[in-house]
Parts: sequence; C-alpha cells; structure tokens
Amino acid sequence: MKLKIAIQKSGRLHDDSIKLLKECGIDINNGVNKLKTEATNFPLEVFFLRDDDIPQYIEDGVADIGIVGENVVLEKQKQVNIVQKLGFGKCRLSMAVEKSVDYTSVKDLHNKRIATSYPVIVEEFLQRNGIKAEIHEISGSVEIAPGIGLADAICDLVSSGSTLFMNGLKEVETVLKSEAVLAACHNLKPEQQILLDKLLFRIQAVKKAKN
Ligand code: PRT
Ligand code: ZN
Repeated sequence: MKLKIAIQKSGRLHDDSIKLLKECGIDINNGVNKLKTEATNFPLEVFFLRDDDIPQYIEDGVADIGIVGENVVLEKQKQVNIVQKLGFGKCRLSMAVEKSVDYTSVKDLHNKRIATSYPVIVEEFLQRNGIKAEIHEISGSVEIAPGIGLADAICDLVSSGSTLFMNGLKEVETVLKSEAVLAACHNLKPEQQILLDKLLFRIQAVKKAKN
C-alpha cells in the first residue's frame, strides 16, 4: 500500500513542495517532464499536476493527498480536508483599483465590474458584504483589465505588490489570506491514514525545527 500525493508540476509551489518532502527525509527521483514518480525510502507515489486540478484528483481519490494553495482549494469547492498549513506560498487575494480612484470602503465596489480568476471566492466576499457587482472571469493577466477598460476593479493574488504597482493599481481590500496546504481525501483507507499520520508527524517536526 502506497500513499499517493499530488504536487504542482511546475510553478510557484513546485520547488517548496519537493523541498518539504526532502526535509521530511523522503527521497524522490524528480525527473524533468515526469508525470509521476516514487519515493525510494517511504511508501509514497508522487503525481505532478496543474495546481487547479489537484482538488478534483483528491476528491475523486485518484490522489490521497496533495499540496496546493488554500486559494485553489476554496475556489474549486471540492470535498477535501485541509489537514495542515505548510508555511510557504504565502499570498493574499486582494481587490485593487486604479491608483487615481477615490476608494474609501467596500461600498465603492457597488455596481462595478470586477475582473478575477477567482469568481467563487469573490462572489462569496461580495455577498458577505452586501455588495452587488458584476464579476468578469478571466484566466490570466488580470492586472491589465482596468487599463484596457474591461473592468473597474480586479481581484487577484498579491505577494510583494509589485505587479499591482507596475500596472498603476492599488490594493484596497484583502479578501483572503492564503498559503500552501496539505489537503487530504475524505475517505482514506486505514492504512493510508496511518501513512498520512506518519508524514504529518514529520512535517510538524520540520516546522517546529524552523521556528
Ligand atoms: O501551471 P499551474 O496551473 O499549476 O500554475 P499557476 O500558474 O496556476 O499557479 P502559480 O504557479 O502562479 O501559483 C501557484 C500558487 O502559488 C497560487 O495558487 C498561490 O497559492 C501561490 N502564490 C503565492 C501565488 C503568488 N504568491 C503570486 N504572487 N500565485 C500567484 N502569484 C501571482 C499573482 O497572480 C500576480 O500575477 O504573482 C503576481 C503578483 O505577485 P507580486 O509579487 O508582484 O505581488
Ligand atoms: Zn493553475
């Protein structure tokens, strides 16, 4: 019996995900362009996937666990358990408007057009704040939307803030704080749960050593 873990194939979470496994004493052959590999010293099979697909794979039980941004877990609305925050991939999902816009409160978003790749989370935020606005879902380059007249505001991930700055935008609301998490399937077999507990024990030891 092996535990199957999904991690990002390439992108911002890939290196830190591999590093975390390594720090847990798990050696994997990380061949370029491989879709899956196995650990040599732990019963672990590793799948390399697009981050957007990871929650679905976990819900379906194709992967038992996965490392993915909390923002993706919440947006995809799949049935998975978040079992551990991992302390990397930290960012926030924020509303931003053009620098010149007079913005005082969330009410200023009323009847505005908001471009985002996170329509579910944004809709929930607007409802929670009693705001009616139009959501324009776009898959990338969200930060250019106000400049080309596509939207009045955007909601996108921010870490340093330099992308917003370079596009003449200012951050006005934090919608969500996010970091990479370990997510798990709801119905793990007892043997898989034992392996997950073993992995979690090591992750927590690694985290403790860093504090
Ligand atoms: O190919 P795949 O679909 O797997 O990857 P992806 O391109 O969808 O995701 P990727 O690799 O960009 O991000 C993976 C995860 O990293 C995200 O889901 C977040 O959980 C986390 N993360 C942390 C970030 C950022 N920081 C971040 N800054 N994801 C994206 N960004 C982008 C943001 O969208 C914006 O374009 O970086 C830009 C802003 O950065 P600053 O530093 O200029 O503010
Ligand atoms: Zn993605």
